[in-house]
Amino acid sequence: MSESASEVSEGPVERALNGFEAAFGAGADDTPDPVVALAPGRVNLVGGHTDYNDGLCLPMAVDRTVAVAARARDDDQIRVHATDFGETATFGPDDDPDGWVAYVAAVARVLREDESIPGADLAIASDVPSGAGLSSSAAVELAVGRALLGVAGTEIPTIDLSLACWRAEREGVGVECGILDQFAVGLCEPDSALFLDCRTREFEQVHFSGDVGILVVDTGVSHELADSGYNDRVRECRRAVSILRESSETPVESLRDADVDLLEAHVDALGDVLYRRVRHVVTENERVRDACEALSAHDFEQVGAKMVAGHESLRDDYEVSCAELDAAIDLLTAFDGVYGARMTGGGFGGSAVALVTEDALGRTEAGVRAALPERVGADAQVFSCRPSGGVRLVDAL
Ligand code: GAF
Repeated sequence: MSESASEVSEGPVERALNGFEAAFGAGADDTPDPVVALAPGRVNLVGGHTDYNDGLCLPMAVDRTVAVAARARDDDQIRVHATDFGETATFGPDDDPDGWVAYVAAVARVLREDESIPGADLAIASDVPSGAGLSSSAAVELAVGRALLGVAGTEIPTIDLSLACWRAEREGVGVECGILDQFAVGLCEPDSALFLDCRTREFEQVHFSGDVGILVVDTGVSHELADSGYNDRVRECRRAVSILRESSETPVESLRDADVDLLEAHVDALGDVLYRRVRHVVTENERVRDACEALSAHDFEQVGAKMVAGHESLRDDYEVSCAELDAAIDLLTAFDGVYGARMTGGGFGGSAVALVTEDALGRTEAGVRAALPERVGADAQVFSCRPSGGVRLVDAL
C-alpha cells in the first residue's frame, strides 16, 4: 500500500525528487514519474548485540527517513545521485564500487539474483543522521531495494526484502551484522515496537502510544560498523560458542542456547572477557522479554529500568559504549520524567535513546539541548521522534 508523500516526512521525499530532476532531467512528456520509496531509521529499546547470537530484540522505527526516487533505464546500468552531498556514480551488474555506492550496488546485485531488475536512475535523500547508530545504512538499503522493485513492477514480501538487504550488507559491505536493522527498517509499524526473535525470525508488533515519548541524543561521535570493534565482538561470541560447545553436555548452536547456569559452569574455560560477553547476551535476552511484557502493559517505569540495566551491561560487560554515550545517559536520566535511557545500535559512538513521559518531553529536550555541548560534545544533537512505519512506496508529490 502506498501513502501520499505529503502525509510523511516531506523533506527527504521532496529533496529526492528535486535531486532526481536536477541530476537526470525531467524526461520527455511521456516519461513516467519516478517511483518513490521511503525507509525509516530505527532505535533499539532493548536487545543490543543479541541479533547475531540468535537472540531477542525490541526496536522501533523512527520518523526520520531515507527517500529514493527511481526510474527505469533502457540498459542495465544503475546511476545513483546522492542529493545530500551532491555526488553521482554509475555502475553495471559486474562492477564492485566502494564507499557509499557499495550499499546500493550490493542491494541491486542480491535482488538481481532472483528478480528481473532493469537499469535505473536513482536519487537518494535522507534525514537519518549517518554514522549515528540509527540504521541509516539499512534505511538506504531498504529504500533502494523497494524503489528498484518498484521500477521493475515487482512486489516481494517485506521480510524477503529485509533478508535480501541483510545479505547485501554482510556480503557486499563486509559487516557481520545480524538481522535487527533490516528487519526493523522493513517491518516496524506506527505506534509500535517490534519484538523480534532472531533465531526463528518471528516477530510481533508491540503496540504502545499515549503518555510516552522518545528522545534521541546523537553524540556526534561517528562510527562505521565495518571499522569499529563490531566484527571483533561477533568473533568473540563465536569463540565463546565453541568453548561452551566443547565442554558442555547440552547442544550449543549459538549464545541463545546459553543460560546463567551454563555460563557459571564455564567461568574458567571462558576466561574473564568471554565470560562477560556471554553474560551480557544471556541477561540482555531476559531483559528483552521483560521489557516487551512491560511495554505491552504500558509499564514504562519497568521498560526504563530494563533500558538502564541494558546500558550498564553494554558498557561494562560488552564494552561497546564510549565516554560520550555514557555522559548522554547520565544527562538524560537526571531529568524528572525520564523512565530510562541506553545506547542504541552498534556502539563505539552513535546515539542514546530515552523513554520520557509525554508531558516532560518538551522541557527535557530543551534542557538536554542546553547541556549537550558541555556534557557530551560540541557536535551532539537531541531530537524527539515517534514510533513509525517501515519501508513503503509513497505517491509522488
Ligand atoms: C548494528 C548491527 F547492524 C545490528 O545487526 C546489531 O547487531 C546492532 O548493531 C547492535 O544491536 O546496528
